[in-house]
This record gives sequence, C-alpha cells and structure tokens, in this order.
Amino acid sequence: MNNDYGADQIQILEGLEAVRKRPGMYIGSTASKGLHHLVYEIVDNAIDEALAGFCDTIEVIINKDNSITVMDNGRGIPVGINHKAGIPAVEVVFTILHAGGKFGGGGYKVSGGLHGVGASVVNALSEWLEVEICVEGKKHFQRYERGKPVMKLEEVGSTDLRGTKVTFLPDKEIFEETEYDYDILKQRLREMAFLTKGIRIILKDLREEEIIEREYYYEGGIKEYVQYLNRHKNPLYSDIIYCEGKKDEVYVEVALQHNETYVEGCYSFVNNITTPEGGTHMIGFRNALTKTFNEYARRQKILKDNEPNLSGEDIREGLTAIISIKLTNPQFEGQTKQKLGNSEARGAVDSIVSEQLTYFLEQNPSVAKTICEKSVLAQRARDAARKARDLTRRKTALEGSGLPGKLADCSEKDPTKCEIYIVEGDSAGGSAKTARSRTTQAILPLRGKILNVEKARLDRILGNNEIRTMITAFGTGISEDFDISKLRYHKIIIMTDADVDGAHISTLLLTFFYRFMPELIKQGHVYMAQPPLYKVEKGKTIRYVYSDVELNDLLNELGRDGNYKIQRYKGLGEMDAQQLWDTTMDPEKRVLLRVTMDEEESSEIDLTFTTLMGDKVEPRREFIEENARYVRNLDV
Ligand code: 28G
Repeated sequence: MNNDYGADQIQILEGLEAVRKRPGMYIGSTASKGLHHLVYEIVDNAIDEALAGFCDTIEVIINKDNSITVMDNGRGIPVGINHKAGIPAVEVVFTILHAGGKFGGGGYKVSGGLHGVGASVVNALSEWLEVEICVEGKKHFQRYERGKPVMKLEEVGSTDLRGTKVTFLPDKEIFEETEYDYDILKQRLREMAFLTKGIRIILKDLREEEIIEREYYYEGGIKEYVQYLNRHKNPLYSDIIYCEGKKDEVYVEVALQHNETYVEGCYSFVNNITTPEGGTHMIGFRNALTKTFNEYARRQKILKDNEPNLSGEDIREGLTAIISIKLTNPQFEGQTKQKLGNSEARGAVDSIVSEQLTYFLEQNPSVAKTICEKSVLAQRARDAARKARDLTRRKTALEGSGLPGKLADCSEKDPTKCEIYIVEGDSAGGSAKTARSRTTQAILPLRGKILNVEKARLDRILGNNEIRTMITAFGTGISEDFDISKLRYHKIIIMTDADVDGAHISTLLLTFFYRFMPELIKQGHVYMAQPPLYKVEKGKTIRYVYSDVELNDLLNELGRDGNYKIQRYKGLGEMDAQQLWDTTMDPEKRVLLRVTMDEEESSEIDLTFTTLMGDKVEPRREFIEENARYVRNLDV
C-alpha cells in the first residue's frame, strides 16, 4: 500500500474530493444519465485511440454486479513515470483532473462536449476502479478506491496482447441509481460505431442467465447511418451522397439521401457528440445545399429565369442527413450549450459540401434531376399550404370565437385550470361530454383515424378536418405560427380505446404534436388517459383494473373461488358516463401518463411516459414499468 502522499498527491486528492462533493458539475447528474455517462467517458478515450489510428476494437461489458469493463486493443496507456508528476502516466490519467487534451498523432480529443471530463472523474465517482495495461509483452495493474490508488502500479505477468482494460463500479454513495440499462448503452454505442467508421464495438451483458452479446461495426460509417435511418422508408435514389474533407483543421463528413416522405431528418455531431440545436456546422451545410442545388437547377434550366429560387426547406423535404465534424477546440453556445459556435466550422462544411456535391450532381444527372423535381413539388405544395393557412386565419377572424362545433368547451377561462380530452369516436365522445366536469374539462371527439402526418405534406395536413379542428381548439396555431402563450388548455389529454386501433390513433396524434407543435410535448402539456382494462365485481364491490399484472394480483387477493364477475373493456364505448368519470376522468382518481421527450436521442424519437396518479390511488408500480418508454421511433 502506498500511503505516504507528497505535496503533489495531496493536491490530486483535493481535486478528486471536489468531484465527489459536486458530481453534478462534472457529469451533469447523479441519476441514470450521469451513471451512463461514466461509460461514455471511458469509451471516448478508447475511441480517441482508434481515431489516432492505433485501435480497431472496443469491448464493453456489463458485469453481474453492474460494474462495467471497457477494453481496447490500442497502444495501452503509457506506464512510464511522468516526470512532472513523479508517478506513472497512467496514474496521472486516472487521478489528475482534466488530464488529457489532445493526444496521439493527429487524433482529436473527442470528449470535448458538455462534460468532457475524462477518466479521473469516473475514477473519483467509482467505489473502485481497476486498470490493466498490456504493453511490450508485460501486463500492468493498478486499483483505486473512490479515486485514490490503493497500490502502486504493478507488473503482474506477461502477455502477447496490447491494449487497455478498465473496470469500475459506480459508487452507491454518489449515484441515486446504479443499475445499467442495456438499451441506453446499446443506443449510444451503436451511434458511436456509426460515427467512427471501421471501429468494432462489442457490447456484452452478463447479468442475466442468457448472456447478450452484440457487435456494431459499420465499414461505411455515417453512410450506413443514413441507410439505417432510411431503412423503413423508400429512398428516392439508391446512392448515398457522401462528402469528406478537412479544411482549417476541421475534419468534415456528410452523408445524405432523400426518401419519399416529407420529413426532414438532419442530425449533426461535433466530436461524436450530438448537437440538437445545430450551430455553425449546420448553417454551413444548409448554405451549401441550397446554393449548390439552385445553381445546378439554373444551369440545367430546371428553374427558368423568371422562377424564384428553391428554398432550403424545399430541398430538405424528405432529406435524411448526418453532418459529423471533428475539431480540436469546440465552443458550445446557447442556453443548453449544445449549439456549435466555431466560425471556421461554417466555412469548412460549406466549402467541402459545395465542391463535392456539385461534382456529384454533375456525375449523377438522374439523381440530381430526381432531387430537383421533388424540391419543385415541395415548393408548389408550400405555396398551396400558405394559401390554405391564410384562409384558416381569415376564417377565425371573421367567425368570432371560431371554435369548432364539435368541441364541448369548458366554462373556465384560465388555461392553467383547463383540460381538453381528445376522444376517439362519437359515442365515447358522447359519454365523455356527459361525464365531464363542465367548468374545467372540454371534450373534442375525433371521428375515425386521423391523417398520418408522416405521409402527407403540410397543405394536405391543413386540409384534414380533424386536424384543423384540433388546431383551432388549442388556439396556438401551428409550425412557424405556433404560439404557446395562446394555448387554451394546459392539459391536452388523449383518450383512446385500450386496443391496437386506440394505440394507433394515439401514435398518430403524438406524431402530429411532435412534428408541428413540439413545444406542447417539451413543456409537458400532453397526456394519455388510462382507461381500465377490466371491471371485477364481487358482491357489491366493484374494482377497476388497469393491467394484466394488476388483474392477477387482484384475483389472488379476492381468492380464486370464482365468486366474481370479470368484464373486459374492449373500448371506451362500453362504459357509461358514470363509469368513465370514475375510472378515467375524475382528477381525484384517474391515472394520467405525461408524455415527454428526450432531446438528446435526436435520431430515435423517444417519447417517455411519467405516471401521474390521482390523489386516492396508491401507485401501481408494474403499470409504470410496463408503459415507460413504449413509443420508440414514431415512424410507423
Ligand atoms: C479501455 C478503456 C479506455 C487509451 C491510450 C493510449 C495512449 C494514451 C490512452 O496516452 C496521453 C500521452 C503520453 C502523457 C499515447 C499510448 C501515446 C503513446 C498512448 C483507453 C499523456 C495518454 N502510447 N489508450 N492514452 N499521454 N485507451 N481506453 O483509455 O504522455 S487512453
């Protein structure tokens, strides 16, 4: 054991103590997000080694005790004494705050994002951490506890291998939660594999009897990412357009392909970190795209001299793209520090994309023509949509309140106290109108299925009655006109049957909100009602049951003597108004799921649900678990 600390070591310990005192400052949170962040920090270091050209395989293992092992086949963290610190370089890496920065021949320190803090922070926040380094035929080992070395770096044997292996157990004193979520790790590691072409990332989960092992390897990198994002759509052409280059020390990679939908899906990354708010790299990309296509369309006389330019939006209709850049000193701006500010990134992306895209279009005239034609159609549709919207605007101005006839509005005028139930079908709508509390609850029945907005352009969407009715009822307007301060109800509650059709309608509605009124979801105004699945009657007592697990529990509780009646509700229409109120609408008793979205997982829309219980119902845990994370990737 090494207990004789010198002055330098004391400073080190103070640094790690600061991390343990205020972990949130270093990893953002001590909840699930922070817990998973520890893994990314360590994997980032291995990715850096890969970007430097010395490693091609990274393995991540979730061990039985929820400790994590990360292995790479790189050069191995140096084990020689670092002369400034007087300790082995590897110990510097794991004990000194902010050790790191750019290293290796031409590599980029990837962990430059929001919390790029490195291995020492992971070490400080781990109950224990062990590192094993294989280099020049020797295996070296060191162990730390809560950031402090409990032994000197030791040679522990010989080996033919090369590389670094790190195992750590997140500290239960620090983290609210210490159980790793396989899906969260899978998602991020797959993303890292897409963003680093040629790297092989293996993920193993040893916790269950049945061991899970997956491998992520994409030879084409972001080209394959675009292909993956378009996998459920029809591409307009088979090529994936790819640009790559380096300018002013900014390495730029862009891949793109149009599909038949009308939705834009452009995702940008800086040093492998997603930038949902875009920034200079995104501006450079959009500029280049708009300019290049307009120039091409003019040259080819697809656009006549008297016709206006295609707008960027027109060209990006149905476009899936990944913009990935790497640079040494990323500056992040904006409220959430997710928007790239470096001005050199704008010029670099603009010039690389302009030059290579121009060349591609000249070489592939049929692809170029297909994209231009789609953009021209988009331009016309946008004109039509503008006219349709002008029309709805004028209408509401003329007709006073302008509220749709089908809406049974509430009498309260304070939006914070008002709720609107969007109900599937006229008959259920009728019961809901009878059942509701008229002061605060409005009812809007929708007839039949609403339009799938993923498959329609704005002009058709605005032509759809059900959708226009909803927009008018909410009062907010839509897209660029959207104004949340005009929202007339602070709770928008989707109430559909608990069957496949009901789930489909909910999904269509959520898709609509997500695309045209995302603020409604971001600000937590959207909810799902939870009608019961069963009614169980025994003698005079009636119990409503919301899941199969719960039914099973109840039947056990009542004793399985058969002296009861079970009714399965197939739809809202089978309940009378009183039952609907008691089970689903009474704010004192109902269960609501609040819909939220995780903005960081931008390419896979992930809506999650938080259960809000009425005052008189005890929490139903399994119910929450069954419903959490149930809509992934709204593309249906
Ligand atoms: C398995 C888990 C995560 C790593 C390396 C390789 C080097 C390195 C790492 O250097 C910076 C450079 C020398 C002090 C660099 C090896 C140059 C030559 C490396 C990892 C500062 C650290 N030989 N592999 N760090 N040093 N893998 N995987 O962390 O001067 S970190």
